[in-house]
Amino acid sequence: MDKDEAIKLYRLMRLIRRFEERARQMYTQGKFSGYFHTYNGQEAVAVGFCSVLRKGDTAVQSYRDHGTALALGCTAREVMAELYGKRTGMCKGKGGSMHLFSKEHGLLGGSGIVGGSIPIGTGAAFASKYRGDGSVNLNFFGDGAMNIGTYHESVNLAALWKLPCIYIVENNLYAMGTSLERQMANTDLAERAKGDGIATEKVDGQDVLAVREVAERVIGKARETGEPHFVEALTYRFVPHGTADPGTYRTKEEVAEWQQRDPILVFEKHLLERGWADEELFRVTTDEVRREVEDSIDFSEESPWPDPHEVWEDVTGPLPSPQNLSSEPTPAGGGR
Ligand SMILES: Cc1ncc(C[n+]2csc(CCOP(=O)(O)OP(=O)(O)O)c2C)c(N)n1
Ligand SMILES: [Mg+2]
Repeated sequence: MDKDEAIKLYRLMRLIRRFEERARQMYTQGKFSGYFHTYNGQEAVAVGFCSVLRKGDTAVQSYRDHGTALALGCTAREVMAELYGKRTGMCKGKGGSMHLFSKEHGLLGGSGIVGGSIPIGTGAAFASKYRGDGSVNLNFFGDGAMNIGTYHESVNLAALWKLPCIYIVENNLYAMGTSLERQMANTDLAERAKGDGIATEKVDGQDVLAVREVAERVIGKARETGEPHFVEALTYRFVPHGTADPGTYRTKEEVAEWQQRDPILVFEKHLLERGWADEELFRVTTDEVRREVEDSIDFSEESPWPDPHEVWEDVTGPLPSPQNLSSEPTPAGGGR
């Protein structure tokens, strides 16, 4: 990776952090509703992996999906407007925080169902193999999702059928308030995955350069051999699970210790050491992303609501009569 690319990744990580901080504030001010989870602390994982993708590749993520959408190239405006449930959102306001989707950027969806996106990404990898075009799927999910049946079914088939899927568990040590030790007997996630006959790796998810190095290697291999890989990225969320989480299951000391390894600070240190950036560049970048996020908020507030009749567009299945629809649209979201 050269200097320009490194600075691009730095800017993206700063953008995600700022976006999440401001989106959280907007949510708590009641600007939009539904359930809401942010990616603060985990930025290096999505940014490191998505930076290696090319046109035709795909990705899936859980409900913690805003960072992935931005890392894939979706704009702050279209993501923020989607959180607001507005017509200008990337899913025309019908997806909300947990169900971001972009055909253009290969995002095949966030999912409110833990483990729900894993078979979808596996299916996309099956399509890649069928077409034989060398494309891959990045399949992001949390440690808690490794205890869900769909994870096991998907990885087993990907290993058996040799599907170009990169399974990335973002091990942030907790599934809501449940620590790894309280949810699984074997807490070595890469070791667990080996049992399904898939190649595995572990990476420091707080270090974007380490993530990028592993991503280049495993994605390159998957394109070449068509085979799946499993990567355990050790990371930490700096914020509560969602907005209804009092955070009593972890100590302030633990959070503070992880904040010492803030992926943005870790990357700044690398950039300074390599002579690729200075404090001035950090300041200018922070200002730029601040403006970009404010612009996305203004844009979302000014954007129109979807027309109630649009609810029947872009969906399949038998359509009830639109006559009885209320003219007051409800903001996107819902569920946990
Ligand atoms: C099938 C299912 N079961 C339970 C829930 C409730 N739930 C929402 S998030 C979550 C924890 C998942 O943790 P993890 O996979 O580690 O992801 P993280 O939130 O840490 O990113 C649970 C149990 C759900 N949404 N779907
Ligand atoms: Mg987790």
